[in-house]
Amino acid sequence: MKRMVRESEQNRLHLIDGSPIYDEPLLGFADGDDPLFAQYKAIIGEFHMTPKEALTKATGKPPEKVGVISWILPITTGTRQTMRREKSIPSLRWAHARDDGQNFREFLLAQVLNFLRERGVDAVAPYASPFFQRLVSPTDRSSNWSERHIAYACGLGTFGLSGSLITPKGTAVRFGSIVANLELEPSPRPYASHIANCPFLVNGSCGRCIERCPADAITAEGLDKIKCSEYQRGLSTPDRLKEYGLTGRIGCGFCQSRVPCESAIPKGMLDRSP
Ligand code: B12
Ligand code: SF4
Ligand code: SF4
Repeated sequence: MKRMVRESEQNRLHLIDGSPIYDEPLLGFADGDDPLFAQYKAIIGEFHMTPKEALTKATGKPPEKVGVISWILPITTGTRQTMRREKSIPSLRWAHARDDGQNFREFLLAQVLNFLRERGVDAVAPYASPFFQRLVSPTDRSSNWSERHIAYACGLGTFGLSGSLITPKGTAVRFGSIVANLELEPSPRPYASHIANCPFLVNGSCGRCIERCPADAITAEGLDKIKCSEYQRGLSTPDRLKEYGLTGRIGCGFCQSRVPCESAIPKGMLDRSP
């Protein structure tokens, strides 16, 4: 995967300058039978699949072994720098990184799945499978395979006030995961709790994402998913899509930019100047 991210022509901002969309990925692993996955049914909802359920759905038979592979794709410094200068409308480069990034992530997933299947290993990417479901209600947004919770289980980070997962590469990252009929050595979870990397949730300091969000969707209580979702919907006007040369949607993500958790786990507060 590291080689593909480094060398693939698909990992490029095609309509900008051909530079990479993502930096080298960081990977984590978990035992699919880890009791945490069953606990997610209480934490997220009964609808959230365990890795074993996902692989069984995909193959039609219960697997002998279940391993989970989760990864983070960090957005490059060049793209993050352009976003830091913006206040309410994402930079052109950031918007393209989402669009091209989505295509590359699908390509990467397909390559890894092929690699495993060619070697006789049953594998599924639940997020890209026909049984993936988004759950949309008037007050909530969720899904039956939450990449952030999977990454948390694989030792890749903890939740922040903004709702983003704060990883060793920060929050300006995108996630992916695969469940396979493999016995994998689980990665350590180097944190005391599911909120350990966020200074606000630990001791009330920071809170930079509250100011940074142009939609006022983040408060001391956390993320208002509906406000966030509505703001994002408003970004993709036909005129802006035309101006940006995009056919997909423009994502937001100001809460992952110019904040102490942008590209690392915060050690202390960063410069607060505007
Ligand atoms: C639905 C969705 C949304 C919804 C809701 C987000 C949400 N917080 O759930 C909306 C539309 C608001 C949204 C917005 C965005 N999204 Co979005 N979205 C998703 C999607 C499709 C599903 C998320 C999901 O299933 N959530 C499940 C719920 C239950 O999670 P939750 O409410 O955060 O969970 C809380 C509790 O569980 C709690 N908790 C309580 N007790 C315990 C105990 C334990 C042990 C644990 C572990 C947790 C826990 O912790 C959490 C935080 O409070 C995922 C893709 C995927 N399949 O995962 C992308 C995803 C989460 N989005 C992503 C991104 C990038 C964005 C945006 C920047 C927009 C964009 N794409 O440009 C914004 C950022 C908003 C934000 N500040 O988080 C990334 C995450 C990046 C990151 N660093 O975290 C994902 C993973 C896509 C990807 N493949 O990379 N998104
Ligand atoms: S900006 Fe600060 S308060 Fe917000 S999620 Fe990041 S570390 Fe936590
Ligand atoms: S994605 Fe945008 S609207 Fe949503 S919480 Fe982050 S900054 Fe606010």
